[in-house]
Formats: sequence, structure tokens, C-alpha cells
Amino acid sequence: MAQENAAGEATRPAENGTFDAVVIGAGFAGLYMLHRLRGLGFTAQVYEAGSGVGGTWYWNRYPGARCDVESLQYSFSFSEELDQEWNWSEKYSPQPEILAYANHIADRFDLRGQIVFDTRVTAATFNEVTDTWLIETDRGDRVTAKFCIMAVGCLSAPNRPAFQGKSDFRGPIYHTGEWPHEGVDFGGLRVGVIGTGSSAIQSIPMIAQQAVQLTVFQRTATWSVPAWNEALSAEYLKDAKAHYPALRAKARARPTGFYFPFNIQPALQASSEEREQQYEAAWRRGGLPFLGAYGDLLFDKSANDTIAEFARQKIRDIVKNPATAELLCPHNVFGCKRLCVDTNYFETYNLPHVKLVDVSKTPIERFTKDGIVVDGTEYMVDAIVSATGFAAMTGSFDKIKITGRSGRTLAEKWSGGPRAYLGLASEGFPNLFMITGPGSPSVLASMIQAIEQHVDWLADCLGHMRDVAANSIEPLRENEDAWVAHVNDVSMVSLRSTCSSWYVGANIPGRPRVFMPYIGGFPVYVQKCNEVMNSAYDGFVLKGARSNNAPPRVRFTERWHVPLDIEVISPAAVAAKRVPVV
Ligand code: N01
Repeated sequence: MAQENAAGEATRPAENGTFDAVVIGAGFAGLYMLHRLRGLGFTAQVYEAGSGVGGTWYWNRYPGARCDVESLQYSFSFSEELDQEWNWSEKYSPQPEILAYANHIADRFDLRGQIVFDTRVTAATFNEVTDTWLIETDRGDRVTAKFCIMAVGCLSAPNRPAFQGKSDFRGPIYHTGEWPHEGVDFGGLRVGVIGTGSSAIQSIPMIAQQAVQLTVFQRTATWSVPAWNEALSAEYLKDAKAHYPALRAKARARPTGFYFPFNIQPALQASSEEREQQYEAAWRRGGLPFLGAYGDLLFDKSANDTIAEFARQKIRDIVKNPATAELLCPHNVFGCKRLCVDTNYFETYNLPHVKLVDVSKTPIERFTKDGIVVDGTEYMVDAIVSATGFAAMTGSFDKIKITGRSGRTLAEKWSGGPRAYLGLASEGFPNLFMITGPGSPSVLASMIQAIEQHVDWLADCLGHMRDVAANSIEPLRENEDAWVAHVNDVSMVSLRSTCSSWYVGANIPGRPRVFMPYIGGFPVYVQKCNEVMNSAYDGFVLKGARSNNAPPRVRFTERWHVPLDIEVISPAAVAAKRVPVV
């Protein structure tokens, strides 16, 4: 059936083909998955809602968007040639460059021909007779695939709070996660920004450069560390590239999946003078590694209090108006929510046309045609930027009706919180895989490393299934339950389990409170995945396999068989080793 677009024009005909695998999403996960599937000789099709590749970096085009893991590490590591040929221009490269890199991957590895753009998958239904998935799209496609691979991203479903009077507002409302491709000119406008998370702290200094008046509506003050972003010189790049394989190997052994100097000493064993010096040095290095100033900062509240006070003093030093500075000082656990990395965020509040409005005790009442009302006061704005984040980890799954065995939907199964074995697959949904799904390190590791490890593991798993002629693979309920319990148990070791963040789904009203990413550390997790693979997929059932005991052939996972870096193992990783896993 031919489809029509909104203008009534005929578009491409709907498809009803059959593939070995359908991949949903053409961000970094979907691109690399397609590359591996092709390498294995599987037929595959990728569906992508956007008009181009890049996922997060395709949608998040707000001013100031850039990565917060250094670009030399926030990039694929599977190809040394790729590492050598690509040149990052900045320590933390901006969104257009990261998007250009995603496009380079698509072209260099000749992936575009198997990606169908402008097409949103609406449903995936498992057929228990044929052990295949029927995948349906908003363009009328109905294709069949043995494997359905969710490469839908962890932070991709925008959170749009239901502010009263939204439709009354006369000006434009932008969400940072779905920014207009043509850009936005805020010149001469009064702008309101709602939110002070990573997207807000990156965009606020940029918007302030254009707007005649900027009003920031803050519900929770944010911890942010300077990026000290800088251009990367040719000499620096040359030197870094000469040691690239060693850097990549060191990164894989780290709990975060990326390398940075890390001091394992407990904070309180140092004198207050030593701590001050250590924090000052770490602040001067900047970025997420600030949290590596001591080994126990995310595990011991008293230790955390010391870094929190240091960071509050920095805010007080930067922000000239004492009342505004106090409002900007967080009083929750430092780094409990995702730590922000900024360029001139706190400095922006020294500008005379920038105003901070506290909505922590008196929430935003409503939008009017001319602005936003808080505590009876109307703040006049011409445009609103909603930097209100995402329905994290599971939001993109919720958008697709996924029906597994016995007609049970994933939404029903996950109504009390996501349940997946290793964050890779869920019992009752055979041959359905998740890349960086809930229960895997995902957002607590460098995303691209996490993606690569999942894809390589999956590629070896699918290769093995073909080798042993298995029809389907599905986790056992008891192993999945044990893994979910383990993810939860280990999270309790960390102070991060104590605050209302998107890690626990607390940013969306009504969501169950469950710590979703695996906090035990990337290498511990990888070791568990390796063990499962080496034991011919312990904890999974392979239906129809010629032999369940055949040792799997290692095609792509070899580089993940790395020893743990005990030097920098975190208390959560230690706990993860102690908390038994079935
Ligand atoms: O979203 P957020 P984000 N009224 O959820 C506020 C990654 N990322 O898009 O804290 C008023 O962090 C909310 O307030 P509160 C990164 O992992 C990375 O900024 O819930 N305010 C908060 O201040 C990051 O963590 C980069 O009280 C409301 C803000 O909106 C993740 O994406 C850049 C509200 C949302 O902050 C999400 O970041 C950008 C309401 N009704 C993003 N509802 C890099 O640097 C929500 N808020 C790589």
C-alpha cells in the first residue's frame, strides 16, 4: 500500500520483506549493529524515525550541545584505522561534529543502503509458531525478522511536563531534545528556560548571548564542573593517536568505560588542606573526572559532603549576587544526579539580563499567552525552552507496542520497572535484544563503549545461534530475576540510589522507582557477559539448537576479555563481585 505524507503526496511504497534482523534506531548503536550484522552475512534492515543517522546527536541540536566525555574517547574503538583517520577538533566536540562523525561512520562502512529513514516502528509482535518478529511502522511496512534489535537510545523520549495553559502561550516552545534543524535565533527576544540539567546548563550561556532577557526556572539546583574545553592541536592529536590502542585498552578496564586520572584514596583520610589542594587540582582539570578526586565520594556521605562544600564555594566565588549564588548552590549529594559539565554556566548569572526564578517550593503555575506564572508573578517571555529531559531508559520502549509470548506486552511486564537479563534481553520476548538496555551499565559508562560491548556480544551470540541452528534465545526467568535483584542490591552501595533522579525514573510522575542502570562498573559487567557467553549462554534457553554445549566461537568479543583494573575498582564494583549472581 502506497503511503501519503501530510501534504497528501505519495511517498515510498510500504514494504513486507523478510530479514534475519531488524534494528530499530540508527544512532551509534544501530549503526554499529548493522555493521556487525553485515560482517556476519545476515540480512538486516534498520528503521529510523529521523531523516538522518546519529540518534541523540541528530535530535539534540540545541545551542551549546556537546559531549561530556572527551571526544578522543567518546568515539568508536573497533577500528584502529578509523581512530587514526578521524580528527576531533575540540576536547569536547560540539554536536555538529559528532553528527558529522556519525555520518562518516554510515558512509565509511557503507551502511546507508540498509537504513530506512523517516519511519517510526509502531509495533513488534512475536510469532510463537515461526519464532519470528512482525515489525510494523507508521509508513505501513509489515516486515518479518528472526531477530528484533532495539537500538532506541537511553535518553531519546522527551519529557514534556503537562504545564497548565500550554496552548495559550503565543510564542514558540522548544524542547532541547527535539531542536529545530534550521536553528533558532533568539536575537531581541525574552526567553524562558525551564530546567537546569545538562541540556540547560549547556544551552543557557549560549542563549544568554542572544536574548535580550533570559529567565531560568530552576526546580533543583545543579552540580556542575567546568569543562575547560579547548581546541585540540595537530601535535596533541598526533601524540594521542600514537598511543591510541593503549588508551582504548585502559578505558575498557575502568568502571566508567573511559580513562581519567583516579585517586583511590578515601577523602577523609586526607587532611582538610590536602583535600582542598586535591579538589582544586581536580577542578582545574575539570569535567566528569572531578569525581575521581577521591575513591569514595559516591559511597560515603561524609566524604561527599567535603566535595559538595568545595563546589558550593566555587559557585559563591563565581556568582556575584549572594542571593542568586545561594539559590544556585545544590544541597543534595554531589554527583547523585548526573554531574553536569559546563562552559560559563554560573558566570552567566552575572549578566544583568539573566534572572533565576526558584520553582522548588512554588512550582510553575501555568503558562499564559505572554509568559509563565510562578507564585502569582507573571514572567513575560517571547519564547520558551523546555530543557526538561527525557523519560530515561524505558521511554523509547514505551512508544512501541512490543508483544511477546502468550500475547504479553513489554509494557505490562515492565509496569513495576524494567526487567531484563544483563540489560540485553527479557524473558517472554525471545530473539528480542536491547542495546544498552536497563540493567546494563549504559548511561553510567561512556555510551559508545557500552554500545560496542553490547553489539559485539550480540554479534557473537547471533553467530553462535546460526552455528548451532538455534531458532530462538530467551533468558530464563530465575536468571533474569537474580540479575534484576543484583542490579538493585549493588545500587544500594552507591549514594546515587538515594536521590530523585532520572536514574530511578523519579523525573516522570507515576513511574515506578527503580535504579535502572547497572552501577557495579563496566569491567565487572563485561566479565559477567563473558562468563555467560563462555558457558554457552548460561541463563538463556536456546530453542532447537543442535547442541546447547557447543563452545561459542569468539568472533568479535575478544577485545572485551580484559582483566579488571583493580587499582581503580570502585566500592560498587567490589560490592558487585561480592553480591552473588545466579
Ligand atoms: O534532562 P534532566 P537533560 N518544572 O532530566 C527540570 C544527558 N545529556 O536533558 O531536577 C520545573 O537532567 C528538572 O528539574 P528536577 C545526560 O546524561 C548529556 O538536561 O527534576 N522543572 C531538571 O532541572 C543528562 O543527565 C549531555 O527538579 C522541571 C531539568 O528539567 C541527560 O541527558 C547534554 C520540570 C531536566 O534535566 C538528561 O539531561 C545533555 C517541571 N515540571 C544531556 N520537569 C552532555 O553533556 C523537569 N524539570 C553529553
